[in-house]
Amino acid sequence: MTIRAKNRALVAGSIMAVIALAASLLPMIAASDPYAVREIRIVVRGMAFYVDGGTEPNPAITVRRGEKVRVRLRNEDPGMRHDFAIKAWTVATKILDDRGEEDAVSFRAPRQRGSQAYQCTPHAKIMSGVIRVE
Ligand SMILES: [Cu+2]
Repeated sequence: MTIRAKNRALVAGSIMAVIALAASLLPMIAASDPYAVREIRIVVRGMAFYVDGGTEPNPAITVRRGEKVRVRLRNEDPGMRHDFAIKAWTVATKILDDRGEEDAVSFRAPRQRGSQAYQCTPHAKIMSGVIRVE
């Protein structure tokens, strides 16, 4: 290998290392993006909330302080009216009148730690859980 070829190989190797480093940092950069919105998908079935893909009814939901959040609600209960509301934060989706309907509500989590109730307005007594700010 000539010196020139060795230098070229060295430069190419350095460029690859920088690209690999940047790629490995991307998820961290994305996670700390103050403009990023975290979407939480929630479905309602059998008179309970589920985080999409989850099996726990009315689960505790955790958000970060000051985090921008969008809750997307889907109604899977035929003929039942549901919404998702956090009264203390004046956050609510519209009421979904039937199966297959969706709505989303966006908000910014408070800057203080704490927890509040979330609920379905028409069925607040049985469809209720806790949203935590950490
Ligand atoms: Cu309901």
